[in-house]
Amino acid sequence: MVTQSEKRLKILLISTSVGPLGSGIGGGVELTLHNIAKTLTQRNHEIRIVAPGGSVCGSFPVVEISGELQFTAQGEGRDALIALPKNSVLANMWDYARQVQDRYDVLVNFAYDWLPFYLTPFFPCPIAHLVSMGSLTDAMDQIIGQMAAQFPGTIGVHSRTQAETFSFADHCRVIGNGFDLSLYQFCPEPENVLGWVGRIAPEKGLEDAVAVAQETGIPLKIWGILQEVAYWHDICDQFPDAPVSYEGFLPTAELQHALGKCRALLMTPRWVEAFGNVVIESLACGVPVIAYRRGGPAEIIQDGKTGWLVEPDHIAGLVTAIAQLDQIDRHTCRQQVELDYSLEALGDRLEQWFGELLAGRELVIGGRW
Ligand code: HBI
Repeated sequence: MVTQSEKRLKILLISTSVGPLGSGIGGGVELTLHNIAKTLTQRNHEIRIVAPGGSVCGSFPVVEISGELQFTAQGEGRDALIALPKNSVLANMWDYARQVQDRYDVLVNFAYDWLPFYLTPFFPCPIAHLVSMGSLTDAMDQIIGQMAAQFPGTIGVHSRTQAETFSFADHCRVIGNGFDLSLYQFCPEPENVLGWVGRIAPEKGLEDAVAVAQETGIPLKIWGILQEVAYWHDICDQFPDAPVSYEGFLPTAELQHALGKCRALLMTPRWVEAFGNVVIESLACGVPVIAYRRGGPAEIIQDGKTGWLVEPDHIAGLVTAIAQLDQIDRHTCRQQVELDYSLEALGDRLEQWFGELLAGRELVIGGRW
């Protein structure tokens, strides 16, 4: 008998709605979606990707949907209303999913938006939601919580800390993440430079990393999409003499080559990072991570072994941790990600998730929810 997890599944991956895949606007979700497509394909499942027009996802074909992009959900405040532009690409992507759903065993939602959650009961095909951020607004908390209760086992998150930002943490399934580690070269000997990677936006706390560069005199290289230009200019005005350079938004191959030369990656989030893909990418290159003890990175970094966890928003703590970097063995950083965050590890967790989700569904009379 073929068990559920060994069955070849037909899976539709429905992208985030804030930007085309490959633009960097979708942040970590772009890399996550690509890695999920890779690991599921390696396991012989049949994958299709639906995403906004202009999307590129490695060598995977993408069903490109036209329409106006969604506004980014963070920074809107707890009482933010649910909003959709006219000719919403999100609505158009889900109308496409509605039309083709009978070809698939499961749909996977990557959008942190109200509509896909609301639509769940109207879809005969099971929907697995991979929630990419912690709690941001009351309206989103409510709709995700409603689906978590109505469709147990369908809400996936990246970390326990992220789950705990929601009142329904116990109904969330922690999936972690996984990366194609063959793309990341281990670098044993760093240069005297620190790294910072992320969307340049207030919730990422870049100013603290720049303050560290100013205080220590160690050059800081910054990679990522320049999302909030005014925010970047404020930092430059505040620290005119800090030894920092903005290195642009690089594709993985170039980023890992440059990041690997760093003595450490600084992670200075102001918010609860759901996971922290850049932490894994850094460790995969042998680069220790110094991070605020906040969110997903605090679950990944092994304090004193693969990096240092610092009291949130304490710049002095970051400086102290830098002075202790020689206690970290860069080989240990690479070994940890090979153990817990490879594509294979992610693929195992996804097959278990989908297997249980579909098995649970078959237990319901008539195969419907
Ligand atoms: N905002 N409305 C909305 N929808 C998303 O899917 C979304 C977002 N903001 C950020 C985001 N996704 C991704 O950058 C996550 O990786 C954080």
